[in-house]
Amino acid sequence: MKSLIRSFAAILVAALGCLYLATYLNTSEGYSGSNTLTIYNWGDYVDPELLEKFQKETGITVIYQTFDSNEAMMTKIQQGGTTYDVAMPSEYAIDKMRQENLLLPLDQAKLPNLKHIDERFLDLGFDKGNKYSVPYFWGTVGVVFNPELVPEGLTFDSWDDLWDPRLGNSLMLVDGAREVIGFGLNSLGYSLNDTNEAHLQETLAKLQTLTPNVKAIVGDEIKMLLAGEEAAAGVVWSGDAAEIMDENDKLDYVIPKEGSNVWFDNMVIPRTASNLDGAHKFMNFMLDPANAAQNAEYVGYSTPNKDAIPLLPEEISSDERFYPPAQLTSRLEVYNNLGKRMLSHYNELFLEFKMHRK
Ligand code: N2P
Repeated sequence: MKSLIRSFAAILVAALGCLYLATYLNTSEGYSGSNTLTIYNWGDYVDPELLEKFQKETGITVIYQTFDSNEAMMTKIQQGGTTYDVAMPSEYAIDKMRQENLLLPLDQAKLPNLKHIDERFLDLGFDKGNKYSVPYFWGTVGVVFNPELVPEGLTFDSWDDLWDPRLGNSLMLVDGAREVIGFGLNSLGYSLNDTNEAHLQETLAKLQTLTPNVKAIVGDEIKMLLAGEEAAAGVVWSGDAAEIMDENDKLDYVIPKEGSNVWFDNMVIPRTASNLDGAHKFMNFMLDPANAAQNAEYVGYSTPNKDAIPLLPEEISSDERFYPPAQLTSRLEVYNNLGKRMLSHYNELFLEFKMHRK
């Protein structure tokens, strides 16, 4: 009996040991610790020199990973596994993540540089009081085009210009479900937050008639391809247009008259974070006007930092195509969080459009 008790005790100790180890390993998987910070950002969306500067200033080692859509980013964060400390979702994704309890509240006392952000970008509907997010970049969706390569008379003042039969195999589209379904809806006079099934099916059918004009649906390479004159025009995010036009000044950027999207990408702390202090330090560092200006100049996107604007070259800050005044953006729509099911439906429609291209 004694030996039985002894072996039972030994088994119990071993089992508890395993359990402890498993728990320990589990929590330590992807652990950032106080001396590393894991950042999850869109591709081509930070000046790498700033990451180095942050490391030097704080002694914190940065682990940097990228994503190419809000949907991919949310899935990864939901799965857990990697302890991302800072991420840069767009507004509708922030709203969704907040509702799904995937974000940690910010300690604004640790973000004194928030005072440099233009009020126009604070306290917005997706995050009242900026409890969970602080502005990083913002912009619009529009058409970048090469007047030398597009047929006479096409100005893309209307989304319908994309459907011009003379543009066969000449368009590139950003690889984004909300963007493509969004301009499809706008071209029909609907809101880019429309959830009416008949309108969505009408939009898919109309987008399918665009297929002969679409040369490619691409991610960050779209900049290189359009600047290299591989296509006549593209539907892109404004900051990508700015980068393209910096490379090739023949191109121009317009927002079609039927309407389009104005978006906001903010920094958040995902619930998986383990270096909260480092995350706040990084956010505050990026909110510093000199750093924000350097970042904006490097990536080409528009900064919401009002004290960074005077530090930018005049030709950037005075360009209303990329720093449109509030009265222009107020006629554009912000993506709403349409809820899990409708967002998946938008993705399915986009996939359907992509799959049935030749
Ligand atoms: C940068 C992508 C910007 C995303 N490559 C716009 N929300």
